[in-house]
Amino acid sequence: MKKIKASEAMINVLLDWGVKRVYGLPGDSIDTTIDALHRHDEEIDFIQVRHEEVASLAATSEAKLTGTVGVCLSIGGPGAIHLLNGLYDAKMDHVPLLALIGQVNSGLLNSDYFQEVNTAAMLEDVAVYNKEIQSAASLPRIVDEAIRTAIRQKGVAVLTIPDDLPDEEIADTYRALAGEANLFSTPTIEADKIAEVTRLLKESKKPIILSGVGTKGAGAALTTFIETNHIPLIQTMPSKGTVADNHPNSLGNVGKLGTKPAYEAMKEADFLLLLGTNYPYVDYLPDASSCKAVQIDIAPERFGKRFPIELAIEGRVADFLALMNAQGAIRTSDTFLKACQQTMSHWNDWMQEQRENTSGEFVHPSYLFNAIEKIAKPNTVFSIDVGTSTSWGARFIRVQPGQDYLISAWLGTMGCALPGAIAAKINEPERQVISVAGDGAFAMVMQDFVTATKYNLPFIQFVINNQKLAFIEVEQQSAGQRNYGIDLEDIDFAKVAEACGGVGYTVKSAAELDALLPKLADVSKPTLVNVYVEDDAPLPGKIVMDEAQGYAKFAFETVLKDHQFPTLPPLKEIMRQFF
Ligand SMILES: Cc1ncc(C[n+]2csc(CCOP(=O)(O)OP(=O)(O)O)c2C)c(N)n1
Ligand SMILES: [Mg+2]
Repeated sequence: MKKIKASEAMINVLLDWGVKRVYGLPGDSIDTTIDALHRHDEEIDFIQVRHEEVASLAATSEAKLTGTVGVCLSIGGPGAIHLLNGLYDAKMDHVPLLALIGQVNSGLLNSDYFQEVNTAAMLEDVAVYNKEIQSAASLPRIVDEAIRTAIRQKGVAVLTIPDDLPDEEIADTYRALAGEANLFSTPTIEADKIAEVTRLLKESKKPIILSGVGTKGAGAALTTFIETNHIPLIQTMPSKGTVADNHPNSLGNVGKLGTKPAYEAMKEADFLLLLGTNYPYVDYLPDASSCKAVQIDIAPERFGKRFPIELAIEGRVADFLALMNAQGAIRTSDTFLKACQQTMSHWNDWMQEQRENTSGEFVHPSYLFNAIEKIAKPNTVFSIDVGTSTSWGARFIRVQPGQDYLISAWLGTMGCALPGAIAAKINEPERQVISVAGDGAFAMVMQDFVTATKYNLPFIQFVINNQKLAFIEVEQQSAGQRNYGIDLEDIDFAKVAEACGGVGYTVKSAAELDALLPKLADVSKPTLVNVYVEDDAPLPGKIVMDEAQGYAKFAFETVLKDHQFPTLPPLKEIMRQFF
């Protein structure tokens, strides 16, 4: 019988599943796997990073962007501990990820050996599949099972691999199940469920849709559905751009970072359609006593988690929308939509003023984000970090269906943008990639700017330089606390980029930014733009009660005055004309 190394058998399984690359950093306990990757370097790329956290964050970003399983690798002990952040990002944003983690040789297990950490125990909470390999012969089967489980459960599969096992010879008999028909089938939506949701929708006067990542890939069908039935749409941040953010029915995002019209429309709605979303901020959802809700999700455990549900439909949003659209127009009234559109036009006027804001010495963040939107192409991948960039991006980048918008939505980890940009440019080199991070967030991973130069990844990295943790400044103020621990030393990020072999620019005014923009149209090297921004915080679209009380403690009035929070006519008032 033909024999091969267990590591070869493992790589064959990865290849069967279409794995194109593995992100990681070599060392002690993962060396035999690295050696096998070396032998297959024509078929699988090994992307070497400078910190394992960047490997796992890049792998999770790859999974978010491409829908395929991301793979990362590290030594056991300290390497695995560094991976943890990206693994949690994959868990919490529900994308498939495989982590191959080294371990001391099998004969040394449980001997408190150098770097011996019980990774299986450590990673128990993050993983949907978590096995320590016990025999070389089982390696290919377990890798196959791990990938299937990660895809099926949209989560993290972890394999801890004692480093002697991949080098052992085993029989070459295992065949992976990749490509098997019906491996990941989804339930068929029953006709009576469609009839029931149709009845509820027809009855409703003020329907609204909240759609999430479950809608990705069904943007065209959702566009048809909202247009045919005159329904205002709110998209969660991670699904931004599934339907164009500036579609006439779109009210933007809802929540702290959302728009006032979206908040008000939610509060008025009498029918809520939740499409593939697990949106957590219940304060921003409608009044449950006067609003009926229907939820469509592939994960039944999510039903009714946030809102009392009249009707739960297990299945894919795409299938649901196809069945709904097959009926043509279900409702004809556009009264509620018109009222929402009027509030949105006031909001957009106010936003336009912000986009043109050149007051102050430095670049106003809203002016910067408007410029970022301007240089974006129809195929841009945005990779946005956690901090005020999250808020400005949510408001000012109107994502289009041909674009992608990568964020760390549920873990909200700082340092996600650069790894996201690396993954995006490696996966889809023909697309423009724009990464945006605060000075705090970028500094957490900036050593890996050299990874971008090493692999010749020409993307644009904006650093929003305000020498502080501005998001936390606002957070402390809204909780009524005095600011503490938030000042940051200034770093010359342009020099950092140059030191890594990339291109670095420093911009200190709107005029300097305007002058630089043409150079950013097509960059041929990793390019960093260190932008000194005005000290201004994006205010919540609608301040909910507990925050308002916090702000009050921190001189609510001044905050509002300083930021000229707009007195836009409320939806209620506008609706009086229509109803
Ligand atoms: C790893 C991690 N640590 C801490 C936080 C909490 N946090 C959220 S935003 C933020 C400040 C971000 O600062 P910066 O990157 O400079 O962006 P800014 O808000 O100043 O624009 C912090 C500390 C986090 N989300 N992730
Ligand atoms: Mg900052």
